[in-house]
Amino acid sequence: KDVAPGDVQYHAAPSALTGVPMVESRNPKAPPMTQAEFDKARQIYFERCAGCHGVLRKGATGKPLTPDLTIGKGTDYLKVFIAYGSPAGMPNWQTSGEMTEQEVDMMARYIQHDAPLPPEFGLADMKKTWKVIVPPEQRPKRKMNAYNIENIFSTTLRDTGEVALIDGDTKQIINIVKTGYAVHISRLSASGRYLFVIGRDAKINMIDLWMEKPDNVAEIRVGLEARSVDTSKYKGKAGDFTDKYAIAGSYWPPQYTIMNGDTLEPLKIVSTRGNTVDTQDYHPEPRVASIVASHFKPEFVVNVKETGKTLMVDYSNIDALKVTEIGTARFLHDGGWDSTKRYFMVAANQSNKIAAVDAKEGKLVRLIDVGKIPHPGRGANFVHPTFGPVWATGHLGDETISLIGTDPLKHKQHAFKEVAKLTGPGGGALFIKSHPKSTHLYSDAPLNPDPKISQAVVVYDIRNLDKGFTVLPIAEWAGLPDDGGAKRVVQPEYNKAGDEVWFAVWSAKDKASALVVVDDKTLKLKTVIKDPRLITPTGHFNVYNTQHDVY
Ligand code: DHE
Repeated sequence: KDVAPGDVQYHAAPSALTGVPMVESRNPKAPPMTQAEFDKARQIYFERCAGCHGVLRKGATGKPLTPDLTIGKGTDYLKVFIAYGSPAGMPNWQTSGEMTEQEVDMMARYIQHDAPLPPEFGLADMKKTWKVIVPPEQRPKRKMNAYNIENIFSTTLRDTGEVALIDGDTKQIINIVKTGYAVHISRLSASGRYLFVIGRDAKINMIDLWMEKPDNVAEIRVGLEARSVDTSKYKGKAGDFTDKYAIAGSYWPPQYTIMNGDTLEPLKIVSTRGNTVDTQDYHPEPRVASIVASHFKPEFVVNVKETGKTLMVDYSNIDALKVTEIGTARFLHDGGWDSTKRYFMVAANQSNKIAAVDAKEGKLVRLIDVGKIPHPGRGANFVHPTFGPVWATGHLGDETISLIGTDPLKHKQHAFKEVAKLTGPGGGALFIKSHPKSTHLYSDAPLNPDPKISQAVVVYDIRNLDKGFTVLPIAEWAGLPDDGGAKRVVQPEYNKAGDEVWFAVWSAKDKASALVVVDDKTLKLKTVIKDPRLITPTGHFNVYNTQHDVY
């Protein structure tokens, strides 16, 4: 199956497991390697290959690379693959200049040995990393600052291991908060008071927005590599669980952890190892991808990538945890709620499908075929003039935007079907966004190989989608020096009022980056936020919109 170049780039980020000590064993049938070669090859594997082929090399986006398969192929055959790549998406590591001939030879021998095994990470390990910096009783009893908290933005500063808290009204930086390595996402507690941030190294930081200067009040590591965090949101007949629990999913070990929502004390760890949805083979490494909190029930929606299962984790009694396992499709990644927050729309990205899960009934509604490698972020909801309420996703692997009907009551014939495809500027799209108060739909394409496309965004008028898109040259508007930085424009995010949209202009660590704010009515530049501390900004999360799942 073809894989887009943007997808390879997307998955080839260094794993947080790169420097972690592992249990090693040599396969006697594999060609010999010195310890120095093995160490170097292991490092390269975790920097370049683990994202697609998995920690245990059981395969995900990339093919399985276990000795039972690789030894039979032999070093010479494997070298050709690594050096020249394949049309199925394997990068050409040698001809692109990223690996030397010696390194390719070393990697070809390395993958014939058994995969080194990283350690597990249980309660005792977590507790060793757990710090309550400000205990709940010493925290403010009321908001101690004058910020309009609901319009604060938490911006990931990827390569410095920080988030910038930015006042959405004044555009001033409130604080730069130290977090884990390469923060992935920020989420809010149900009350909107606490901000939770997770790094790729599975470190969670809990920030109290009521403090005079919002800062960390607790932290913990829940594993060695992770991407998702959320908090309990349910309040109703079954109890009030607002701000009670936090949950984080990890890639390694493959598990999720439920924590106390006040202190991050780890309470319950559940492994996701198990059988795949289709062939029902055992998979030792099913990574936890997106997690959201249900508004209908005291449940977390936990999406497990390699087994293709959506778990509805009922947290009403965590000592007698009830998990409804919904089979969806393999390689679940990111997703978001429809506008009623009843249906969770999650991308099974390498299956080119969106799974619509009914959080009220606890079942799969439908698997919907869309374009190549859907990548919605949390997606975008708006009311289509013909099809009624729709949820939209862009794609990493093609230039289309798929619109899926989400209203089974008044627009039954369109519900949970791909009702239209918009044409975007090119592949490599990561995030799409709209807002209930806006008439616009924005899409980025930061992984498109053409800088003209990766440095701009497109915007559609949702009242007149046939008109096509308007291009906004966001990176150009940032007015950054011509320092050779990639200036990829990534992730549209609205302010609370829904009348302005923020974008990150993302360059390398040693190059200038910025945030660009656009007036949503006029589509004109409103402000550029520049500051030497804004290093490698990627995602940004508005407090109100994230708290209430507005997108
Ligand atoms: Fe992400 C969301 C995983 C690369 C920026 N990313 C997610 C989610 C997952 C995920 C599972 C959903 C979390 C949730 O909703 O609970 N991302 C991964 C990867 O495995 C991957 C491919 C490779 C990697 O090694 O991390 C990857 N992601 C990236 C990037 O390269 C991005 C662009 C920059 C970065 O910071 O690393 C990136 N991912 C984001 C952002 C979100 C995200 C901004 C949140 C989107 C949202 O609107 O909710």
